Amino acid sequence: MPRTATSVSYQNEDRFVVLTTSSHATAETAAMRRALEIARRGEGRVEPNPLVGAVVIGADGHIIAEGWHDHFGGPHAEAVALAAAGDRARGATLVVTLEPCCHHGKQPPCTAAILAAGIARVVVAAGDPFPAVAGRGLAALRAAGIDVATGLLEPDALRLTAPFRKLVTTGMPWVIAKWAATRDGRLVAPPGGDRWISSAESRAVVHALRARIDAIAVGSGTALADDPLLTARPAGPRPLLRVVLDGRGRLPVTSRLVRTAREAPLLVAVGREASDDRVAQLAAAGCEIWIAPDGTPAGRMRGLLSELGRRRLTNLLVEGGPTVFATLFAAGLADEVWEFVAPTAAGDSPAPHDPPPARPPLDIEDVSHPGGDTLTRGLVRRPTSSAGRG
Ligand code: AOF
Ligand code: ZN
Repeated sequence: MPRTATSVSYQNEDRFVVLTTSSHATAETAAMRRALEIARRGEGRVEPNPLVGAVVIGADGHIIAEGWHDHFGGPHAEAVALAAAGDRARGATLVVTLEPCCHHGKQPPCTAAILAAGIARVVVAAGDPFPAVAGRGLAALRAAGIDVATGLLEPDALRLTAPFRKLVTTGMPWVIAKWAATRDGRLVAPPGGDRWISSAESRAVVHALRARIDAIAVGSGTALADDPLLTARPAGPRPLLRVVLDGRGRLPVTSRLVRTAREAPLLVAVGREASDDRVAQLAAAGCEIWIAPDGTPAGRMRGLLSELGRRRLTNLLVEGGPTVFATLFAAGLADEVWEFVAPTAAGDSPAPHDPPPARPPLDIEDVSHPGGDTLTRGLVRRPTSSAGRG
């Protein structure tokens, strides 16, 4: 097999294989790893667009330029990398984490920029499910005579863009369930301590997560028990929609959530069983009211997720409590879990102690120890298909 750049192929029908171990393939893999890494820099700013990274490499495999999609409405990764490469892009290889777009959105098509720059070869990790692209970007490049390979580090690229893919394909946001429990399995603060279960470091981790997501939800039980603010501190680059699942409309107007409703948006998801008076009070206090359709808890949850998806909210963090988690997990509506377990025990604390949720089976991605807690992060395992989840 010739060892020229164009002999390297990653796709063989629907199976992805590396057909050569040439140094160019190694360079392309290294460039794709770099592209996946820099793509993350747009996290919290590009949504509902995908995270995308691009690297231009020369014939000898060295990196000429790189770029990433930095913020919603801003230039695409390929355009940034090609602009940085300038004339050096002629005859070079573009390594990109997502199929280049071929449509006019807020930005011109990347396929046109690639052709104009004189790129000879494009290596793509994963296709773009967005209906205006969906294979047409690759087809346009091939039709123009560009050497195109796909599937390099595809699982990593699918994981990188999993929230975008879920929103595009199902109309629902990516759902992250997060809770903190004591060593002896209670969702309760340790006796005599401050009111927190997890360490200050863990709480900082949660605030960093809140700062990059689009919406955060709790049940009314948690809202009543904890009187939380549900803001990111420090705040992220975009407004965070706070959501309370409050079927009966129990949220007091004196709660911190309602008192801050004019500064930070608050959506109260009520059922038809909530009284007109209560709904009117909450609305007058500045809350947005969303009335769930009648149905099972799972059906209502699906309705809420579809409503958030309709607003193009890409990532939803659910912070409790047990009833909400049970509904999410039973209906298979959670995608990712962040479980903090503190080294402390609740013991015989007289405080009310809910049990933590029965954790669904996870594909564990990462275990860390912020401030001595154990944080387990993983993807909720899907019994049917793992397609699109990496
Ligand atoms: C790329 N490279 O870096 C990104 C792409 O409105 P626009 O013009 O920003 O287009 C958004 C769509 O383009 C988005 O839904 C996705 O399909 C694709 N995003 N494509 O070639 C990029 N961010
Ligand atoms: Zn593009």
